[in-house]
Amino acid sequence: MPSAPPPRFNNYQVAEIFDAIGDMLLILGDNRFKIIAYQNAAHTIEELNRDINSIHAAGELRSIPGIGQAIGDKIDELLTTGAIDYYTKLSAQVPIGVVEMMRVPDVGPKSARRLWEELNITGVEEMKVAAQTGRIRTLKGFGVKSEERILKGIELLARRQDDRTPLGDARPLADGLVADLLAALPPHTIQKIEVAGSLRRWRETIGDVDILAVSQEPVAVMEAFRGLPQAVEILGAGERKSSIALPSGMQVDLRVVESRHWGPALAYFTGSQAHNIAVREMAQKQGWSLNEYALTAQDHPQLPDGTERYFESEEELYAFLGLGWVAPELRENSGEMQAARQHSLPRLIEVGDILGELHSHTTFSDGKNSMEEMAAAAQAAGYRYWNVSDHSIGLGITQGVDGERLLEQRRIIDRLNHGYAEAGSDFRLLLGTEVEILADGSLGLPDAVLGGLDVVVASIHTGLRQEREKITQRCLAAVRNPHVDILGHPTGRLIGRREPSEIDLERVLQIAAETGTIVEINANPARLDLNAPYARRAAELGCKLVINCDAHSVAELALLPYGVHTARRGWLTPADVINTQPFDEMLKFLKDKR
Ligand code: DGT
Ligand code: CA
Ligand code: CA
Ligand code: ZN
Repeated sequence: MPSAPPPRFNNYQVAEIFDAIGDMLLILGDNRFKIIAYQNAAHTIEELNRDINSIHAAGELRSIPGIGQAIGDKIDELLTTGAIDYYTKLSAQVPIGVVEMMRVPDVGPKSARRLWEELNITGVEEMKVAAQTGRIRTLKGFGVKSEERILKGIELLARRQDDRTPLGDARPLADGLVADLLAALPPHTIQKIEVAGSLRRWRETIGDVDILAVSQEPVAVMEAFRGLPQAVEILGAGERKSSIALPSGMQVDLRVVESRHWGPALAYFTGSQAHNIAVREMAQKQGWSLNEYALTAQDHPQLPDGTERYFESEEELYAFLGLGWVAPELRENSGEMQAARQHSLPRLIEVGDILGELHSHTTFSDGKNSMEEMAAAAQAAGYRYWNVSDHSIGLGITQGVDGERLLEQRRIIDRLNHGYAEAGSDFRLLLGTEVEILADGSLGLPDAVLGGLDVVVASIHTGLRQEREKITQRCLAAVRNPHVDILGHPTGRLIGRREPSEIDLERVLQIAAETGTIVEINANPARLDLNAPYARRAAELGCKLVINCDAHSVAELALLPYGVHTARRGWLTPADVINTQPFDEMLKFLKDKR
C-alpha cells in the first residue's frame, strides 16, 4: 500500500520550525554557535524568493548560502518525511509553552528556564497567575518589580496578538504609512506598492497589515520602513521583509519582491487562505504547483518538472489558469472560483457609481454641520442628490425634529433647491427624517408628518437587547408602514463594541422584499450594517439596497468607500443599489413602496 504523501510545508512554516529549534536550544542553554546556525537558517529560508520545495526537488538545498550539511539534511528530512526527528525529541523535552513564555517582552530564555524548572511553570497563562499571586518573587533574583514587568509584558503581547483593528482605523493608518514610506525614499525607488491581506479584501477587522512592494533597492526600502516615526517597535528586520508595531500595537509587515513575482506574490499575500488553497488546487489539476513566486510545473503533461512561469500581474496569473480576475473582496472561497471559471463574475459596484446619499444628519439633531454646510460639501463631492434625515424627537440623547422643525427644514431646503435650479445645477436636496422605531414597534413621528416627507429612514437605537421575537416584530411593524422607505442599520451592531441585536434578519429581509422597503448598508466602519453576507442575502431575496454614510459631519462624507466595499464583499452590482440611479429613477424605487 503506498503511504500518504507528507504534508506540504511552505517557506514560512519551515522557517518557523528552525526558529522554534533555536528557541528551545536557547532555553536549554545549548552551544551559542549552534543556536545562531538555526536562527540564521530560519532567517535565510524566510527571505528566500523561491519555493523551498522546488529547491529541494532540484537537489539544490546545500547551494543556499547559509544552509550547511546538518541543516540541509534536516530540511530534506522534513520535506521528505513530514517531520524532523531532532525537533520532535526537543519538543518532548522543552514544553512549547515555555518557548512562548520567552516571547513575552522582558522574559528571556534564562528566566523562562528558571520559572519552568524551579516553579514548574509551563505556559504564559500559568506565568501570569504566578505573577499575580506573588509566587515569582519567591525565586532568588526575582522581586515584585519582576512580577509587574512580567504582567505588563503579557498584556503587551496579548494586545499585539489578539486585538484585531477595526477596518476604519487600519485603512487610514496603512494608507498614511505607504505615503510616508514613499516620501522617505528618493523618487522611483519603489516601482509598485500595494496593501494586501485582509485590508485589501476590506474585512471588517484587521489582524495585521501586509504591504507588498517592488523595488531594485530592497535594503533601502527596509531601512526607510523601519525608520518611520510611527514604528515604535521593530518586530522583524530582514533584507526583503520587515515588521513593525505602530503605537496602537498593530503590526505591519512589508515585503519587497521582484517585479516578475508580483502577480503570484500579490495573490498569495492578499489571501484569503481559503481562496489561495482553491486556486492552488486548480493549478495542480493543470500540472502546476503555485506558490508566492511562480507557477512551477509538477506532473505537467508537456513540461519537465521545475519549469517556472512568472507573472507581473494577478490578471495574467488568473488568466493563465483559465480564470477571470477575482476582485479581492470576493476572495473568501464562497463561490468566486466557480464564477471565475465560468467567466461569470459580477460587475461589482464601485465608489464612482454612487450618485446620492439618502441618510444624513445636521445641527437639527446630532450632526456637527448645518444643512447649508452639509449640502455644499455634498455638492462639491459630486453628489447629485442628498437627503437630510435628522433624528426624530424623543431619542433622549439629542434634540431631534418634530413636525414644526421639519417645516423649518423644508423652508431651508426649498430655498437651497431654488438656488441650485437658478444656477443651472441639477443637484437636489431631499427632506427626510431618521425616525425612531419605538420599543412597541410604533414610530417616533405620526404618519401625517411622515407622509409629508420625501424619504423616511426608520432605525432602532434603543431597546436593542429585546428578545428575538419582540425586536423582530417591532422591526417588521416599521417595515410594513407604507411611509417607511428605508430600514437603517438593521442590526444596530457596533463592531468590537456592541453585538448585533437578536433580530431575525432573514424574515425582515423577506418582508422588506415583499413591501419594497429599501435596506441600508450603513457605511460607517463602526457599523457596516447590513454586513456583507446579509447584503448578499438581501439581494438574493429580491431586496433593493442603499449605501449610506449616515454622515454626522462634512468629514464623514469620506466614509462612503467602507460601505461600497462591504457591498462588493456582498457581490452587489450597481443595479442592486438604488443610490447608483439618477434622481428620477431613484425616486421610482421609493414610490414602489407597498
Ligand atoms: P488578518 O491579518 O488576520 O486580518 O488576515 P490576513 O488574511 O491578512 O492574513 P495574514 O496576515 O496572516 O496573511 C496574509 C495572507 O497571506 C493570507 O490572507 C494568506 C497568506 N498566507 C499567510 N500564511 C499562510 C499560510 O500558512 N498558508 C497559506 N495558504 N496562505 C497563507
Ligand atoms: Ca494581515
Ligand atoms: Ca501578515
Ligand atoms: Zn443616522
